[in-house]
Parts: sequence; C-alpha cells; structure tokens
Amino acid sequence: MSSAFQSIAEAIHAAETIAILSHMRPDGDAIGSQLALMLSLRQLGKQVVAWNENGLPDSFRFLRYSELVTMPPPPAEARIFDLAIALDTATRQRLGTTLNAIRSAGYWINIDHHASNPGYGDLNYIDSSAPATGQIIYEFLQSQALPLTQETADALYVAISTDTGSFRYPNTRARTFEIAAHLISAGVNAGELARHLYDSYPKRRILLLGELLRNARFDAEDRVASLSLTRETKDRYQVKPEDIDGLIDSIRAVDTVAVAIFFEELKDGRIRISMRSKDDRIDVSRLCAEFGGGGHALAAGARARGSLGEVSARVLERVINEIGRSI
Ligand SMILES: [Mn+2]
Repeated sequence: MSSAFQSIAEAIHAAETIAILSHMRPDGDAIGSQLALMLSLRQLGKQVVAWNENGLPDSFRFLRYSELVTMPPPPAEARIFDLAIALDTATRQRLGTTLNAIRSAGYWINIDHHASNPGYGDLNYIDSSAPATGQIIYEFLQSQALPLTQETADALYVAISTDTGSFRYPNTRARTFEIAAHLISAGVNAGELARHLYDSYPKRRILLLGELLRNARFDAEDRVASLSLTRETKDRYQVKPEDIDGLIDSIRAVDTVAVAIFFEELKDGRIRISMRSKDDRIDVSRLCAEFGGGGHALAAGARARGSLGEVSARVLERVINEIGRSI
C-alpha cells in the first residue's frame, strides 16, 4: 500500500470536520470525486461538506446524493475545519470562492492528476499518470478497504468515464478498464450512466452548438480550429456553464485538426480559454501556462484579461506559431 495513502488516511482519521473542495466550473471528475469521497468519509462518521464555487451542475443531478455537493456559504458564515481536501484542482486559485468559506483548516491535502499542480497542500498526492482524479480516489478507498456502495461506485464511474472521454483518450489504461469492470460488478449500470452523461443534453445546447459551428474558425491549413462564445450569445440561449462542456469536442473531432480551442467571454471581463491537442508534439498545458493557466498535455485551459477579439487573436497567433515549429 502506498505510504502516501497511509498519510492521507491518518489525516482523515485524526479529523472530525472535513471540507472536500474542487475547482470552479466543476466537471464530471470534480463532482464524481467529491461525491465518492464525501459518501465514504460520512460512513466513517466524519462531518463532511463538499463545496465548489458553482455548486452542482444540473447535468449531474441524476447521481444519488449529488445534492450534497453545494456552493460554499457566504464568507460571513466561514467555518473552521480540521481538514480540507482539494480534489482535481490544478491551482489553489481554481478553488475560487470556496476558500472564503474556510476560516481556517488545520491541515490541507491536495489530490490531483494535473501535472502542472504545484503542490499547494501540506500533503500532496499528484499522479499525472491517472486519467482521472476519480481513479486516485478509487485506489485510495480500496487501499483503506472502505465499502464500495452503489452510490460511490456510480460517482467514481462518472468521474472516470467523463475524464477519459468515455474511455477514449490516450490516458485510458488497462487499470482504468479493470476499475470500470469492478465498478460495474459493484452495481454500476454503464448504459444508463452513459445515457445520463452523453445523451441527455438540453435542446439549447445543440442550438448553441449550431450557431458556434457556423462561425467556427480554421487556421494553419485546418490544423487549428476554434470556437468563440460571446456573452450576448450566452444570454440569448440562456446558456448554463455545463452546457458549454464538451462543445470543443465537435471541432477537435475534425480529421485535420491538431489543436482545438474554445474562447468564452466571462462576466468578470476575462476570457476563458480551453485547449485540446490530438498531437503528442503539442503540449497545450505548456501553451496555456503562457496565458496564466495549466492542465494536462492534451487538455488544458486558462483565463486571460482582454476582449474576446484581442485574446483570441493573441492565443491563435501563438498556437499557429507552435504548430509551424513542431509539426
Ligand atoms: Mn480531472
């Protein structure tokens, strides 16, 4: 058994009150990991909260007990915890407003699979070979012989399925399928979860995608594709943050495309940049780091100041240049 897991377990056993945090704009890995760990620690009799800046996206409401993952309370109600555990969060900053709800925490654990994670916890478990933080949580729960309930298994399956692009991305290993098989043995209905995850989008999402694709931009002999989403368009379609997740895959899936980019105008005046690479020679976490972000080699992001036009021009120029040098 990994001694790091042992240290995590000791910190958990020593704590009464535990806050499990994840990143803003949570994805399936963030929500699934938070929920699985929360349910397991509650079984140990711990007082656990699970917070992220945006709370639970509607798209994950089908998960049993998911309503326990919430937005943090206002700073006036900030609490003291024995232990805070950050999951799937590459930088402390990405914990956003959850930090204001924690007056203090006796100890910080940081569990993640982003190679760019600087290790901002007192104890850091960063495994960039894991395709999902949910896979690390699974290994941890197994190492502690914690019971795998149906709800925990569902949450872990959602985490792993979504972060591997439904078991398609290169980080999908034999171990990933072994874990998936075990989760299915524990009661996961893979077809039903896939229907909830991949075949249950609101209509506004496909209408939005239609408009974005009409204005898609292709550069560098179609090796770079990008979509731009303005605040005006978001308002017109009444877009929720979770509607936007995965839209980038539509241009990523074009045969010639090596790098896909999604630009989104945020309320705070910044531009959210998502990047996907299909080519090992283009490390988008390095490119995003130049714009203040980070992530994985093939999937990364950043938030940059400036107008949509300005930021997209700057980023595209940099990416096109990189494609020219590396491919
Ligand atoms: Mn993840």
